[in-house]
Amino acid sequence: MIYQNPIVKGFYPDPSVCKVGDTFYMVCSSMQYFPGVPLFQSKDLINWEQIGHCLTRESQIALTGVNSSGGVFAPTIRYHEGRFYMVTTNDTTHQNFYVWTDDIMGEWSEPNYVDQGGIDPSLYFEDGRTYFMSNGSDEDGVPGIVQCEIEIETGKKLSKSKTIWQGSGGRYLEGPHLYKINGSYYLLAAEGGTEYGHMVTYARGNSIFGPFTSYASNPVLTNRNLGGYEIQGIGHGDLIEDNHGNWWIISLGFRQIGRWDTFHHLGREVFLTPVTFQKDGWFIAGEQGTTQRTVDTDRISDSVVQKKVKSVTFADTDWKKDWSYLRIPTEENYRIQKDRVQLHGTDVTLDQADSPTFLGLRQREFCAKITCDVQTDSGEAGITCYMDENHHYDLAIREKDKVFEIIERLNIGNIKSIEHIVIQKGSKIRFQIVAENSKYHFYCIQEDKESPIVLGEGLTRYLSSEVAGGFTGVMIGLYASDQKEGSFANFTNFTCEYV
Ligand code: 6LW
Repeated sequence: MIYQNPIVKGFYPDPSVCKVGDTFYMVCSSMQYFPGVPLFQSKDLINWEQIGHCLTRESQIALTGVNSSGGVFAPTIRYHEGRFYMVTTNDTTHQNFYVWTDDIMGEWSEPNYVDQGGIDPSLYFEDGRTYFMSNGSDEDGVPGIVQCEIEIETGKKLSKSKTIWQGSGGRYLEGPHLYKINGSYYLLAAEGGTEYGHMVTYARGNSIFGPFTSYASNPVLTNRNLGGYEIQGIGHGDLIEDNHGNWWIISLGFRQIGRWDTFHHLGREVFLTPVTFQKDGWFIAGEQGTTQRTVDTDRISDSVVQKKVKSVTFADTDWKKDWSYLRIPTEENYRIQKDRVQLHGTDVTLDQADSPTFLGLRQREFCAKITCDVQTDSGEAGITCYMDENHHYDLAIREKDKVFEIIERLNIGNIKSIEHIVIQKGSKIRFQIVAENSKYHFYCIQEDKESPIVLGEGLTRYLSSEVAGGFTGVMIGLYASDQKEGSFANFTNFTCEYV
């Protein structure tokens, strides 16, 4: 079959994958968004269906007060003796922890914390023992991939933390995963930083504890030399064997806009690259060590059809899977019904690294048409293209001193531009965003009026990781702020269509 990368589009970074029976399971990082760690399943490695999140309770993840792009960093998912484990870092509190479940469709446990520093933890099980790896420095101050044995029931350390590999020389050695394949131990890692220099590297050894010998042709996978190619930032991967004995790397990467002066605003996404073991036991990946957009492979049956990203409407959405809050929400400010959302806005605004009343959906394709009817009798309510508290484009109804107006507000760092149109109190306004590669076009239609009003446009570049920084991607958010007590804004007829 021929498949297209990315296999999962939109802000779903740092993928990790495991297989149980004939089903693959995948988790991604989620930073300041709640619920944390989206969880997917797939039968064919190409089509992934989100089945939930691992961190659904505040007791599992402290997100209050975390900075944007703080919070939940790269997770690892593993399955051992009937139980799934998901291990990750809260980068803001500097805690590594794992949760577990015996029912992948159900809730996950309370966290067990592991007293080893660094980020990107991973687990490896063998002979009744559990090994915990992260990047950082060991107890002797040696930097690299650090390993200790833990008691899996509690997370308690059973051995000293010791550095087992220092990478191939690239900066930001992270994302370690250990595997035993055909009698050898393989240690996979990311280097180069999660930007244009990102890469997957590995080493091999005869023992869990090393020594590990670096693959002579590291990096085994990177797009860092493919200048101008749409797919960049390939790195931070996990190895997986399919049902037919073929190996793959599932990694993150991003789709850049432009050829020279490039940027990306949809965040880091999930890519699939074939891996081939050679006779000498070392493996190679992709097309000459690169991940291609289009992959023609006979490893996956022609009967597998890659599905397009689904459009979302209020009538056809799963509120618990498709939508996210910023940090821990105050639940009574959200009334989610079948065909509408009602939001009560507090004095926390989108400009604060806090928890404004906000419900967001990942923008998953460059080209999209987003429409929503909004009505409010106080304060501000609208829709936003949101990268972080300093970079977002808002379309809203705003009431100030009993004057109601439609606003288009562009927030780029500390530069703000606002357009206003005065309207009748209580009017229902249809907002529309037409997203293209490099621009968002903003429109509104007033109730009882036919023709749309052009509100303006915003460049996607200014919401990109290159401008805003950080590790997230653009979300399409519904929000409210500054409302009178007891007042709720109405959001109806929402559609996010990918065209
Ligand atoms: C993650 C690190 C990385 O923990 O980005 O791409 C960090 N690599 O491994 C944040 O997602």
